[in-house]
Amino acid sequence: METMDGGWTAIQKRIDGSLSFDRNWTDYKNGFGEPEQDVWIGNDVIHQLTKKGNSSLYVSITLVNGSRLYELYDRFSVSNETEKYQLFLAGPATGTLGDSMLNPGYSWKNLYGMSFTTQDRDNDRLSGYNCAADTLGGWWFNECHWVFLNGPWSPASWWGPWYPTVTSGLSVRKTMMMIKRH
Ligand SMILES: [Ca+2]
Repeated sequence: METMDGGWTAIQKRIDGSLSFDRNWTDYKNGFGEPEQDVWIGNDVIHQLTKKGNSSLYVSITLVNGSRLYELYDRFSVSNETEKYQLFLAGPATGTLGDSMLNPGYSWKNLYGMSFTTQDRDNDRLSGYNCAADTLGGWWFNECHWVFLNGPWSPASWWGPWYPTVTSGLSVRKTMMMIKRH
């Protein structure tokens, strides 16, 4: 990994948008893509990597203008499939993206404690509506999101990769999520 003092594992990476992230529950469970290209490592693997001890989450977004923004969360873990891969995060959060996952300003956008939702498995907090089916990618949706890194690369339809710092997929060249035990 290219960042900080090593020891990081990439759980999500998108380097050119060639791989669709509009996938079903089984794909997100088992993972898809290639390690050195676009990849989702898999929710089961993320759970295994984070279930013991404390892990940090590092998110990086490279913009089309070449600048790279990041945010580091001190604690990150994902529960198991039975628990719908529920997301747990804690600060302090530091970086240039700003904290849009924990304290986006509205509780209905906070991603803490959210379950994973895919096009075929609706675990979000909007009844009668599947956030993943509408936004075209799996994620830990609330009602629905201010942070969403698995959106459609077709830029016009990818709203809010990291609102309000990165409001549109039009601005995004690369994304990465990495974790590390500490
Ligand atoms: Ca729903």
